[in-house]
Amino acid sequence: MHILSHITMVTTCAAFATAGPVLWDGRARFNLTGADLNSNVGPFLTVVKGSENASHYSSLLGPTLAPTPLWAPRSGHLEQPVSISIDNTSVFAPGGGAPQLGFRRTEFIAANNGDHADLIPVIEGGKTAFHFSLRADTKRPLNLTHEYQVVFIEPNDGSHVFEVQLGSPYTNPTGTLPSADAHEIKLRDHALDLLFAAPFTPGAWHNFAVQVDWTNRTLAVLYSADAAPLRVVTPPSPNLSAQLGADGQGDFHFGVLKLPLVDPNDTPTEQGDVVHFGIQEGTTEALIYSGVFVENASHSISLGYGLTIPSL
Ligand SMILES: *[C@@H]1O[C@H](CO)[C@@H](O)[C@H](O)[C@H]1NC(C)=O
Ligand SMILES: *[C@@H]1O[C@H](CO)[C@@H](O)[C@H](O)[C@H]1NC(C)=O
Ligand SMILES: *[C@@H]1O[C@H](CO)[C@@H](O)[C@H](O)[C@H]1NC(C)=O
Ligand SMILES: *[C@@H]1O[C@H](CO)[C@@H](O)[C@H](O)[C@H]1NC(C)=O
Ligand SMILES: *[C@@H]1O[C@H](CO)[C@@H](O)[C@H](O)[C@H]1NC(C)=O
Ligand SMILES: *[C@@H]1O[C@H](CO)[C@@H](O)[C@H](O)[C@H]1NC(C)=O
Ligand SMILES: CC(=O)N[C@H]1CO[C@H](CO)[C@@H](O)[C@@H]1O
Repeated sequence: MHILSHITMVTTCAAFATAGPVLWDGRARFNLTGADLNSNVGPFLTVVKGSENASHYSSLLGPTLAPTPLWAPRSGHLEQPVSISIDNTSVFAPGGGAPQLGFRRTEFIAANNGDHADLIPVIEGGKTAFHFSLRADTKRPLNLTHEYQVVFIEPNDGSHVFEVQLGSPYTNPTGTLPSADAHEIKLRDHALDLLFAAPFTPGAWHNFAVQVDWTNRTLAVLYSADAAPLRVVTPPSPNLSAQLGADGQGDFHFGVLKLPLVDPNDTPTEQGDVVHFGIQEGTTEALIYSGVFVENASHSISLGYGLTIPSL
């Protein structure tokens, strides 16, 4: 009841606040090319991938698919959606270290012409809102008996300030698959508690904004399906297991990270090492993204179509 009246109140204010400045814009312009993706020119660092070039694992879709309508000006679209895929070659070896054979992953990291480190303090202080829209690639679907982590901010300790998860949460030993919530898109906090879930319907854009209050360590979630403007679905909630300051900051990732299933033929120690061991089918699978950007939310949050609400 309290939450509902809060939502009604903020919706009523929608017309009166102005949008906060965009601190980093990952909405792919039409001049962005596959060669730019391969050489980290533009807004994405594309190093988290397998052995092939970035353009093997990602496609700029041009006018073949309209991006989320939320940010399209009346004069037409300025951005093209991007598909991000994995296949059996998508084994990432961080810094030339041990290949992560348990995972298959391709992720884009927010950056300015390859520089991600200097961007982190810009997009991760005060209150900032992480906007992203994603949809299924119906020709290359995910396998929802697996867990996928598809959007997250990762500090150096490998934790996630928040994360978007699809599929069946990984467990050791393996539980009943697919899990009851396998077909839901789930937003989890740093402690991996569920903050919000919605059906991951194919053929629709799933639009999110996550407000991170970096000082008070809270998360708030806004969501809409397809052409509806964003609305608040989770009011600011404590996220106190996240660390304060630089230790709590990290790269903003989006893409496809597929966890394995536990392999019954592995030793117990190997079964406990999700990064390097487990079952992967090696299938080609993808998600499509648009509307990815970070906004200064110290005063307001954009809902789409030029609408804003005061920050939460
Ligand atoms: C694409 O165009 C935008 C806007 O005109 C410009 O800021 C950007 O540098 C261009 N990007 C590339 C990769 O050429
Ligand atoms: C990546 O692209 C470059 C330039 O097009 C090409 O020379 C190289 O062979 C490619 N690498 C792979 C692994 O395909
Ligand atoms: C998939 O990749 C793994 C690790 O490189 C390899 O062991 C396996 O044979 C590959 N599977 C297929 C079907 O290519
Ligand atoms: C966000 O906006 C606030 C209020 O205008 C300002 O004080 C702050 O410096 C801005 N943050 C960034 C990173 O620009
Ligand atoms: C999905 O993963 C399960 C578990 O490994 C496997 O049995 C199934 O064949 C996979 N489905 C597809 C379409 O690859
Ligand atoms: C957030 O933290 C600031 C400073 O620590 C405090 O003044 C403010 O009341 C807090 N806001 C909320 C909503 O908790
Ligand atoms: C919603 C919520 O309160 N999530 C977690 C935020 O962090 C604290 C501290 O670790 C957890 O106890 C909460 O469950």
